[in-house]
Amino acid sequence: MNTSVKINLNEIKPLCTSVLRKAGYGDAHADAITKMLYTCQLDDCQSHGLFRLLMCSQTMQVGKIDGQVIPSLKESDTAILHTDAHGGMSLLAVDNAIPELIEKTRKYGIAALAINNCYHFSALWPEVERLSAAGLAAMAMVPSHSWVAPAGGTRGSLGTNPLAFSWPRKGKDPFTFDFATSGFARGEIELYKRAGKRLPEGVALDKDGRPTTDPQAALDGAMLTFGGHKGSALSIMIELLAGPLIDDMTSLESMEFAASKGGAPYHGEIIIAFDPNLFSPGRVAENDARAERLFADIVDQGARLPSQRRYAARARNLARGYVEIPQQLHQDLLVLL
Ligand code: NDP
Ligand code: PYC
Repeated sequence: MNTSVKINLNEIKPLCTSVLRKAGYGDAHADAITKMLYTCQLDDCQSHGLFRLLMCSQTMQVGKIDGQVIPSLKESDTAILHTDAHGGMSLLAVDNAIPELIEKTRKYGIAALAINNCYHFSALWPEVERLSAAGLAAMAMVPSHSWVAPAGGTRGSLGTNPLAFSWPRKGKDPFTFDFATSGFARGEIELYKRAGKRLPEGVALDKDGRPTTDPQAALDGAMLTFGGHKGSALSIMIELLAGPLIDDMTSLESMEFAASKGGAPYHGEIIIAFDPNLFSPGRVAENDARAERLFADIVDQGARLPSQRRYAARARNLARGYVEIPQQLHQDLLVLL
């Protein structure tokens, strides 16, 4: 039975914080993770909302993550910032570094933040939207674990490697997309399994390299990239930019590091921000109008912009004062308490 339960908006944060503290996260990490989970759940991002409390808790049980450590942002006189998460969850490191990234981007026109040595479980859109809220365009990328076969291959070499992008729009929600470069995020396959549903064709191979629609066989086998060789190439780019470029692990290395113990993957993340004021000096208003013309042309023909479902979900959940999650997930979270 896929019944759901209602959670009042004012109950979400206390639930998250209690589960995280009980798992062993200190206040600073628990607060940063809670903020991310609330933001995602409010927008009905089911695979990376409250569901991810299970992964956060399991990551602590594996015993390697540091739930107390304070990240350190290194001094830099260039447009490249490095923050070291020192084996903690990524989110506190990002929170602490974003103001400096905004300042650097306004100074140089383009700046990048490398987050190193972090555990990572989360959606990327809230991070790029913090930059677009400051009037910047931004993209973010992370590897994960080598669950995904390259186009033409049969075994995992690549991560699910999400790519997020956000573009600021005056007086409107930003243009944002955020997707795994695998056909399905792994979290989505896990949700299909929990709901007893078959996957669509073309998402995964079983452990013998044959196409499968069985979620468990997909989790045991290899996931596929979206868009064949094109998604595969994008995924390799993300491995390179969010791995070797920033002196951190690829998904293959992260998978080895995890030694089949489970939990959130350990690796790095890259966030790149662009300041329209320096890229098109004096002509930002005209260029914004040109971007708006493009968005209008897309919407006018009945197509939707990415994130429109999210913005609609947010408005609905805020108006009714609650979100809905599967009853089984709610029970599993209560067990963690
Ligand atoms: P989805 O496939 O659900 O959505 C991808 C994007 O496409 C969203 O921006 C979505 O907007 C948009 N979109 C969906 N359908 C349409 C449509 N018909 N027309 C226009 N736009 C559309 O995302 P994934 O399942 O691939 O990823 C989900 C989350 O998982 C992401 O937030 C990602 O960051 C996270 N993730 C994290 C990983 C990690 O290692 N930390 C690894 C992999 C994924 P909308 O939301 O409005 O539907
Ligand atoms: O859904 O693919 C995923 C994922 C990996 C790590 C966190 N989420």
